[in-house]
Amino acid sequence: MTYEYDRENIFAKIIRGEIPNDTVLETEHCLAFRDITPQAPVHILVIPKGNYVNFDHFGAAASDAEIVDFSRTIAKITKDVAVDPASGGNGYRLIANSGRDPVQEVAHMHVHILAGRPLGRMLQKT
Ligand code: DGP
Repeated sequence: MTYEYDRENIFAKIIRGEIPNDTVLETEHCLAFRDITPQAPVHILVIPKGNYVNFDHFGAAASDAEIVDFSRTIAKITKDVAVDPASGGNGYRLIANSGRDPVQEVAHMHVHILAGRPLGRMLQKT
């Protein structure tokens, strides 16, 4: 299985500092920043700094340290923005669009954290 990673994708440029971003948290292996077109009061993107196309690429090829850091980063952000249910928050949704059917626009692995309003059921019927 091969993954073609485009080093000129917009998130690669953000990681290299060529495009500004509204950073929420940076760790050794991850960057989290606010989505440019927010769909909810809280809309944060979490990306690994490594060159991974999507979630299945990341899960298969990333190191244990990268994967742990990614999960811990999401958990920390949900606490920092006070949406985690354990702290009395109203909860959040994670979305990882990967490939065509879910319409992945940016071919660099990312997870959306959405929160701050009722988000409805998981999918709309079409
Ligand atoms: P997806 O469909 O899962 O690939 O979503 C990509 C998201 O990336 C989309 O919600 C808009 C966001 N986005 C695209 N370009 C930029 C950018 O230059 N800066 C930021 N902060 N977000 C961006």
